[in-house]
Amino acid sequence: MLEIKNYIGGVFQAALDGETLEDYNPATAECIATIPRSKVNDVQMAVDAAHSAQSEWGALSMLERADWLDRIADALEKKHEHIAQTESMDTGKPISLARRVDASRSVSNFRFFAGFSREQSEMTFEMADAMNYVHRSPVGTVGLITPWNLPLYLLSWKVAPALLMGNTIVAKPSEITPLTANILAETLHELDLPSGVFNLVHGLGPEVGQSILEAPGIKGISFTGGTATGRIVARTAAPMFKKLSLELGGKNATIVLKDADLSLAVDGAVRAAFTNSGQVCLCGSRILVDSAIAEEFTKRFIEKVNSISIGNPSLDETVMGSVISPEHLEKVESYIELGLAEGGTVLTGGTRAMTGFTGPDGVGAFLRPTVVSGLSYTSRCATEEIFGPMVTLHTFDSEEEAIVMANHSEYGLAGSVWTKDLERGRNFATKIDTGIVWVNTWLHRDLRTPFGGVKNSGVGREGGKWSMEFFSEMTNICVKNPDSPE
Ligand code: TXE
Repeated sequence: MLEIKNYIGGVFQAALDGETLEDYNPATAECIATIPRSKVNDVQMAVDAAHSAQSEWGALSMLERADWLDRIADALEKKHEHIAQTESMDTGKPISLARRVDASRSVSNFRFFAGFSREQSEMTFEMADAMNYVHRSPVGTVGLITPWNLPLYLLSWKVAPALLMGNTIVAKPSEITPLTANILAETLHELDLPSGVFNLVHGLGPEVGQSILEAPGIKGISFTGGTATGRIVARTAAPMFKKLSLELGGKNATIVLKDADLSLAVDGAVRAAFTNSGQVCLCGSRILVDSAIAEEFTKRFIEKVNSISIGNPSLDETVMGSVISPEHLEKVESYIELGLAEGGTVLTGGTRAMTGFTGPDGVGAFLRPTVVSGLSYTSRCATEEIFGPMVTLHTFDSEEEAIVMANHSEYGLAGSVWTKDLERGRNFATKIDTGIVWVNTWLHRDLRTPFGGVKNSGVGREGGKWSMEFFSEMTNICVKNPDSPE
């Protein structure tokens, strides 16, 4: 049993009041760790430590901090397998996915921002009689709050640019997936990152998370998580004029046009639907297919879904593991029941996967990938974020109808369009109200591009220069040419 501590001012320590929470492996139902149940005093200690470190860290050049990011990437790379094994154990995701996505991307997030920053030059604007220089300085101490679906992937996505731009950090991972954040803290400690630059406080969202939002010494919040919590974040932090970046939920459409390459579209739609058991904000949880090809597509889609191997996440051959918790399993099952109540038909799945892989308290939180057809695109199952291994299948008779269906959502994060005609796909994508659209692919990521959504999927963009801008303040310095007349 791991006893995880907070990491504050370069010291691993329990919560001041000694309270702890338990952390479970959702595939086996085993308790694998305890974490501090931190409160406001722990947060204040972290903020004080960050403030003490701020001036020295902020005084480094961006290039010196970029070198730090490379050192962190190198150190995490040496722990790639340890990160993957730990992430798989903490989330129930297959070890193959934890290796390929979570551990690898956590390393590349640091490597990317180090390299990207070296390609940037100072922004200037020349006038006839003056030159404007845009100077960037740190925001100061920032709060980074992250969810349980891609724990270190999403934490490192924020930590890297925050450090690069000279900020100090108070980070809070999800209380149900704390372990790889701890590996990051251990790694930064081993590298002798100056004490107080990075602080990690564990605990419940409404307690320690809320305290981070309310801490006057925290000048910016970068949050990834559910839309409901995003509202709390905004309501709390906005009146304090903190900088805010909100990456929230999604209900993304996979749109298969009549001329799509069917095998490409089927493979892409299955990946988009069930990667990480559908627990990725970018997942394609609504599949819209031209009625002319719907029968053939559905047949091949169901065959592909039925070939997904569900099982023990620690086995290399496992493609789908458990969902994040028994509670989340029940939430997804409630949507399967709702789908039937709304007149839908379960084409495959809908039941718990008795994988034969059981923990001490019985079968882990395994649910078969589930496809429901026959629902209106306005039904609750087709409009509410389920965030699990359940998708709905719909048909359309025209591109115009497909666009209306795709945009009938409170969310606007991502989507994918499948067609052989690339110009048509690109033009179609401009009509989809989301922050990201893939054409004939899914989750294909260039980290320089803007990442984020509209409507209930959040506010702001992260990635490349957008992250650098979020994690810095600009001062425009206008210098008059001495020899030019006033
Ligand atoms: O998010 P939460 P969770 C969606 C998806 C999922 C839902 C809940 O719908 O079912 O969010 O997932 C902290 N003040 N996505 O539980 O609850 C909390 O402790 C400050 C989409 O992960 O929003 C955790 O660290 N912090 C998302 C973080 O917020 C608070 C990926 C996220 O928790 C808080 C994951 C508070 N009052 C889930 N309450 C995406 N867009 O990728 C909670 N937290």
